[in-house]
Amino acid sequence: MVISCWGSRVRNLLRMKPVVVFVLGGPGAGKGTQCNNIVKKYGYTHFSAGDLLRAERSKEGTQYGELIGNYIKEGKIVPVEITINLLKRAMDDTMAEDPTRNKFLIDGFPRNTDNLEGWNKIMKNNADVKFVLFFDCSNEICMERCLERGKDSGRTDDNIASLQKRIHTYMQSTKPIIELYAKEGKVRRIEGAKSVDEVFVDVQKIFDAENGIGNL
Ligand code: UP5
Ligand code: MG
Repeated sequence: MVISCWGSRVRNLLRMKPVVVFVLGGPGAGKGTQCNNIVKKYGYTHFSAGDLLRAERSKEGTQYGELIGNYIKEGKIVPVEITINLLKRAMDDTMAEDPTRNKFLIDGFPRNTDNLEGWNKIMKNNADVKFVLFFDCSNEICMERCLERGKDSGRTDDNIASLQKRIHTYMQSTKPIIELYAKEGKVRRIEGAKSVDEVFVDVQKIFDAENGIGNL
């Protein structure tokens, strides 16, 4: 009892404020692919909001499974109460296990004003958003990539009907969020239409230039 009490006090003392990089861009812009590269080189912990929602949808007897499934297929944005809880829990669990793991890539979030308000309400004082990594890629290329992936991805939204809706949602709801962050000088834009390796060269320039973030 005493030991476990000390253990948790020491963990709390060691606990650092989470540092967050939001990763945004259209469907298929390369967010997940590049996050995997960033994790390997810079030691971030990566959470894709979409992956967390898909995992929640697939759980047995989950309260929101059906709702999440419908939103994803329709390319609509799930109410933030659900998404923020998943993100917060994932971050808390990571830091509870290892308090020094405080650098997070949050991929595919915030996607609209509801998401942003939810983040500000729950997380703003508990995490520092360093910058927004924005993969800028044409809708045509995004569509092509997702349709190609859809041949074996098993994703319910990698089809033309869902993709048209996802792109519409991105243009209507997510682009304005990127513009909002751009006004604050927080957006680091990357040309997303190049090859995976070429895109990563540009990504590295950004992370290396960010003082205190790049060289972990
Ligand atoms: N590929 C990647 N980079 C390439 C390159 N440079 N050249 C050539 N090919 C490249 O890549 C997509 C495909 O392209 C892959 O086959 C890859 O090999 C290839 P990926 O890295 O997976 O792109 P990504 O941008 O991650 O695409 P993803 O489809 O995951 O983006 P979305 O933003 O559409 O999907 P997400 O999973 O984030 O969200 C899905 C849905 O969940 C949303 O539509 C929404 O309904 C819901 N959602 C919420 O409601 N709230 C949230 O906060 C998040 C999601
Ligand atoms: Mg993804």
